Amino acid sequence: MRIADAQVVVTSPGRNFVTLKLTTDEGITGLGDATLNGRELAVVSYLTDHVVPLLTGLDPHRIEDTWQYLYRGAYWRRGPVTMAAIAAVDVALWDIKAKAAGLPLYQLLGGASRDRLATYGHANGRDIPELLDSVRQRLAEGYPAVRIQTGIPGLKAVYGVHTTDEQGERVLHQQIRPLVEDWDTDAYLRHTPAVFEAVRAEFGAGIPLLHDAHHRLTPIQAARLGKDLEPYRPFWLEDCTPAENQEALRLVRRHTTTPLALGEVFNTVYDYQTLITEQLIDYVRSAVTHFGGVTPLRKLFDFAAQYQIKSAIHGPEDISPVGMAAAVHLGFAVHNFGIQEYSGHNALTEEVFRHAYTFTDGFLHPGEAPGIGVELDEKLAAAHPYEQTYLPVNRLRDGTVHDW
Ligand code: GCO
Ligand code: MG
Repeated sequence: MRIADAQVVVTSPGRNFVTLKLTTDEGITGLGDATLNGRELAVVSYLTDHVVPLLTGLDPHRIEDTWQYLYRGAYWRRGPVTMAAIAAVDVALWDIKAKAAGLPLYQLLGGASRDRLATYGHANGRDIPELLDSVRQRLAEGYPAVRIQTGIPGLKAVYGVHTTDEQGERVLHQQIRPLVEDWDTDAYLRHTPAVFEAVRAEFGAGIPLLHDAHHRLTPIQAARLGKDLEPYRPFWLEDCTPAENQEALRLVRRHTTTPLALGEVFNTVYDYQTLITEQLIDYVRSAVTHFGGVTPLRKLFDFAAQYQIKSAIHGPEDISPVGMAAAVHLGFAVHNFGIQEYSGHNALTEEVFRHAYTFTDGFLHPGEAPGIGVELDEKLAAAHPYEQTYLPVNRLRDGTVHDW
């Protein structure tokens, strides 16, 4: 079998998604997600200009070899654009191999290690009462764990909380210029323990609660927050410091027993070396889509398993159902699965990408369709073309740019 055709499909059924579709000379197709939120077209160019011309004629069964060929062959290693492009090829090849075998992908990864995958959903509110309603809703939907984010008194817009316009309509992240949010670390550090206290008082001690600090704290601020949250026993504190500096987590770890999750902006195992070998985190957060695919993420999970660190694959709405399907199959197969982030996609996206994975009462299952189990409706995709978009940026009260 040989790869006969490779196409890059860009669609925006509510937000942009980039998908690689490979077709073999035997007519088997494979899909891979290459979506890099806010920088989508860079990956499209990387794929169409530099990768697609190399693919035709290759044996699709040689997944490891193709991965190494694209990674080492580029000479310029790592980086989100490169690794998203390689991820799309890798997942499309796994899709083809599993379809050729007539098996769902998880079977090729060692088979099921569990019956279903526990997820966490996002709850948010501009203030605490609104957050409590949102938590109630997630619990009613069956989510076994909930991430809690709120607005901060005095700040008009912060990460994780839907922004609404004067008519009360949700303002989406899609903007022709980045939306400017504002930030005040002191206000955040004062407010967040009170948020946990309110949620625990309302819903009790039993519900796993997560929180995302979105890279905004210094190590000592993160240590303080971790310590202040300890009485409320968070399931994890996510991305407490900017991810580039692995050593920062030594300081955080020294001061708190709050479990730490990190890595959604990482794209190779090297970003994790210190974090894993020194046991500075508890969950690895990388997405299949941004980490070079199933092949390297599986290796990362096996490495992390030696240190009792678990998986928590990044699963925001900007990972397409193709990337989500790959995540569900991988999570189903590895022993050290931790939890899967899952918010689902809008109805139109679910039509563009029909998928075999199911979400029932807060738990995911990959389904039994051969491959990753996703079908792309290319006509519908074409009817919703790319839209220029940016993620927001953050500024402090004095106007200084801060980590978003
Ligand atoms: C998460 C993430 C996302 C990112 C988004 C950027 O924990 O799910 O922090 O919300 O901000 O994926 O594109
Ligand atoms: Mg996050």
